[in-house]
Amino acid sequence: MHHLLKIFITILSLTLAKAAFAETIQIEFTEDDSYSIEVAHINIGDTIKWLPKNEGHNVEFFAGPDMSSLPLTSEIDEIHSVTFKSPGVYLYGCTPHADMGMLGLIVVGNDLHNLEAIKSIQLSRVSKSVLKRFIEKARSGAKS
Ligand SMILES: [Cu+2]
Repeated sequence: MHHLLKIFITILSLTLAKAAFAETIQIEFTEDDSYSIEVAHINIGDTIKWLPKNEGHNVEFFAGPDMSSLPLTSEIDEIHSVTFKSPGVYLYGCTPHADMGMLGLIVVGNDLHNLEAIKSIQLSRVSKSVLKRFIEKARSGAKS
């Protein structure tokens, strides 16, 4: 077999294998104004799907590894899906309830390089203490 063809087939099968292993993680809006997974540890290429199990919530991104292209904000009570391709930490919250601490953290590819930038995001006092707890969780790698 030609060398180049061999390399091409190897790359192709690696790509397909990676795609096959990409996961979709579901996060629900809970009845006590929070997300069912507070700190999600996912792999690059995984998708998070937020399910409006309770009314009046959405998903708005406040920070990520690339501040110039954060994922889109969802409508209230809508299913929302985001596929994460850049490693790093993402902070999001519910537009009407973020100040009350309805936040979520996503760690993509076990990469905490932008954690300091996440910490400097302007938040209410309540949210700040929630974020502090999440960051400790993220650091310890706890999967919850
Ligand atoms: Cu909410």
